[in-house]
Amino acid sequence: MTEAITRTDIKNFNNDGVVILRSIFSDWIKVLRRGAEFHINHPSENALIHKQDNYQGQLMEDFCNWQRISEYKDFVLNSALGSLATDLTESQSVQFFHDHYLHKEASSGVPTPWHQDMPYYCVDGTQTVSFWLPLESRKRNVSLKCAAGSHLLPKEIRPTSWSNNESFYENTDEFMDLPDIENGDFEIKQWATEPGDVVAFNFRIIHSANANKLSGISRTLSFRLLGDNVRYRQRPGRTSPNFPDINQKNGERLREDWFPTIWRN
Ligand SMILES: O=C(O)CCC(=O)C(=O)O
Repeated sequence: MTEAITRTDIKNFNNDGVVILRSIFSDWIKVLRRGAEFHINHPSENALIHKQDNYQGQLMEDFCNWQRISEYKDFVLNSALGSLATDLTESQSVQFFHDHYLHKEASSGVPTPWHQDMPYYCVDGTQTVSFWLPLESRKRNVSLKCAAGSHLLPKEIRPTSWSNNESFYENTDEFMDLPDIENGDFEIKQWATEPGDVVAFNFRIIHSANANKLSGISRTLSFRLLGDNVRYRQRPGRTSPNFPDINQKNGERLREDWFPTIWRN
């Protein structure tokens, strides 16, 4: 086990579906900021822009850039990301799934709605982890919000398109509606963070974030990893991110040439 992770972290991650790890990537912040600066000037064709009336700033999000942005690639392959993910998911090894960049300009007014990531993905399994890594100091009220224990709900939450709230897939019987997260049934985990801190959460945790209405920029990278029992799952439509040429069958381990094993114990 990496020294940076304790048995209590693993227990909390299993029970709550989320845990904060302090100062764990401090040495990588300069590198990742350099990557993010390149990224905002060279977004990929997957990039999406969200804008809210009455706010001057916008939110740009983009996916799957780690192979073309050398700073991200360096981080994925050479940081403690893989070993931490292996420990937290209690796996023998982990595959890298994808990266997600969220660039919220000052006064952008676009919140991230409550949602679960898993239903948007072409995978299934319990040993999953995302590392949410803010590049600036974040006050608690503009930090990630996670509904503790929501990763253990019996069904996945029906995914919707963030732009128009329509159902993401045509056949949605297998999903449940989003519960009322703020009615007191769930403990909301939310922490003020400094650059280098990371919030690690299961793909099935229900989470959200308030809009950045502040005068400063807010940049976050999320890195997603797959543990031992994660397998390909065919969804009833396009996923997000989408891998149209993946050419895999239900139950297969994800292809190594696209999703390499980055750590093995
Ligand atoms: O930072 C945010 O606004 C949301 C991040 C998020 O949804 C994620 O990393 O899965």
